[in-house]
Amino acid sequence: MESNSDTKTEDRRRVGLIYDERMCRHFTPDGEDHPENPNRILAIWNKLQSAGIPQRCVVLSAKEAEDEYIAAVHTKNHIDLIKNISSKKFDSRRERIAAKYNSIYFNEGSSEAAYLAAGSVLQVTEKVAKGVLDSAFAIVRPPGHHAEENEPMGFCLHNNVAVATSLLLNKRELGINKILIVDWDVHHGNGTQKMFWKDPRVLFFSVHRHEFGSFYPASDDGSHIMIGEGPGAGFNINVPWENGRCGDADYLAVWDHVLIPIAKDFRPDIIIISAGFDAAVGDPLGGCRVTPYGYSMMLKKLMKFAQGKIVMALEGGYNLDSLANSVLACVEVLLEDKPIVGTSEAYPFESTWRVIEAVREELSSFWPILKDELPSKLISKQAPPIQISTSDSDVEDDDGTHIVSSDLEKAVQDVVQPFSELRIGVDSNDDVNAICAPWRSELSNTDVWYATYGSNMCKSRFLCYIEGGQVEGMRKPCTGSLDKSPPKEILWKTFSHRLFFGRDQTKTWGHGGVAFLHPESNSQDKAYLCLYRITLEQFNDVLLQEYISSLDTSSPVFDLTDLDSAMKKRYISPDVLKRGWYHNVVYMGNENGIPILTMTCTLSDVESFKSGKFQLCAPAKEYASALVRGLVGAKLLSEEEALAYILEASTKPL
Ligand code: X5A
Ligand code: ZN
Repeated sequence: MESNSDTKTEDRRRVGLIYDERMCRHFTPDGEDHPENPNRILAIWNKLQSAGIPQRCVVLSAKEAEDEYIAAVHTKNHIDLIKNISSKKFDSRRERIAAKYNSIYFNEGSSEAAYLAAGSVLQVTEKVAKGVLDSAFAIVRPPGHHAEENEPMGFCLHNNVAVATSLLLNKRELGINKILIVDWDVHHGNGTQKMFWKDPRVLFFSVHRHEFGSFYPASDDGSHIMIGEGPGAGFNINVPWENGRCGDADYLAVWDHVLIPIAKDFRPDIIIISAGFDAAVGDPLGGCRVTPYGYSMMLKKLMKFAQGKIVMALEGGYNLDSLANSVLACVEVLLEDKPIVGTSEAYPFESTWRVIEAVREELSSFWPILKDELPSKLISKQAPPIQISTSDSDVEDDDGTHIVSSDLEKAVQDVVQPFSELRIGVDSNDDVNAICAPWRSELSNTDVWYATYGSNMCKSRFLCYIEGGQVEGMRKPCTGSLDKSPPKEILWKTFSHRLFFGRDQTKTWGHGGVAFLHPESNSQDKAYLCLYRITLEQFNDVLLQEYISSLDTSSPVFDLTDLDSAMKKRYISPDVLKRGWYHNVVYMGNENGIPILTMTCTLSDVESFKSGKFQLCAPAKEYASALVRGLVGAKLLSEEEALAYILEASTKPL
């Protein structure tokens, strides 16, 4: 086996980079300052150069797009306009024509720049689709996502991303059937949305400031109820912010609870990112606070899909430093040879959770994974409302509120507080799951005994929650825990607690009661429990599968703080379990210094059994025989003894 540095280079990801100075020749004709100016891509290119990035990438030279590709999304009129607008014969009319459009300027360099921008995105997209490149970043301007079929707007001339998307759809030999467009520019991608409105092959996702239709481009098109039409229904997803100041926590919450679950289901063949960086902290137009670290994480989470085939096309982004730093962070993620470092310990806004819930609701009939309700423990993690004050030195925040400059800085810091989901400093080799849910690594270092007295006494049944699978008496297959290593030890132990059977019926077992353990001990009682030594991380995955039926593992159900208070107070009832019967996690002491935990009903439920409000109820035959199998199999009891044990638990009053 040979292994030298040459073969290493071969293994590296091939990341395409495209930049062309000719795209700097598009600027305002009157010399007016404009946020969308040549310095944007210059700043990016300079930043990448000083970080030594181009040497590590495949640098391509830009070519103008051919009209046939542009014609797939733009009208003949539009093509003629953009093609000719920079020519001499328009010199006298150019500015008057631009004035007819919304937020558009033209000069002598506009036409060429627009053709190069579209051509650049086209070129890298085709190369990524073919696998010649793993991924690519097109540093282009003018941007594209506001440009509609027959109308330039919002600094956009050609809709670069839409042109490239159409190429993929039309060149069938590329084998691309499903395309995910992620538009994270702070503005709604109205142009792109319209172009694939009825097309189920293109899943268009846009997260943007909307403010109920008042933020640019100020229309209802960016509303979350705009989900596409006909065969494309469900394939257009808008996440409309209700306010500015959204940051990493807000964006990552949308990733974890909207975009990523849908992407898992959609399974794109390629992802194109309409990569505007005007939601970046310090952007003069966006008023949001995404950090380079936030952008890296958003990108990293997407790289798990489509074998990492990702094309990034620059859209907005008007703070030169934030812009350049954010692009650099993204290219480093594409190159995958440097750990993502940084933290962003903030909570999402209350409005963010509301928007996420509304979007999930709107789309849940198309993407069943969204039907699960978000755990209340999760959405209770919220940023404190921002302090707003009025004084002479106020600066106008662009959402109309007045915030003192120093308050603004303080507000940024105020929302920075411990947030376990976002406490990240992992290296890029780690599984994205670990990155998405940093609680896992923390809880994987603590062992607990999961004490069972019901059907989980059958090892094969319990193992389904760890290893995945389905045994008799399970309604559906289990996914298993993320960490599938088997219990480190299994042991049986008797406890002076009362076993009893209650409830008339359950979904799993049909008519008949299920086992509960009295949370308090009593020296006259004796119950047989099977203890599995697993990690606290696995314990959470078991709870999620067994009692919550949720796949949402972005936050733990039962963390170290919960363990601590269970050990102090004997039992605790985690919020997310509140609706179920088994909502009481009981600390049963320890075995070799490792805490023993079991799940049962609460003391007040026991009171209801005592008062006669709830009735004891013998288990169904199938369920009883599962319990007998467990007890006899462990050689604890004979079959008769096991049956007598169950009979007493079913009939003897509490
Ligand atoms: C691409 C982009 C913003 C247009 C704002 C017009 N356009 N006020 O970010
Ligand atoms: Zn924008």
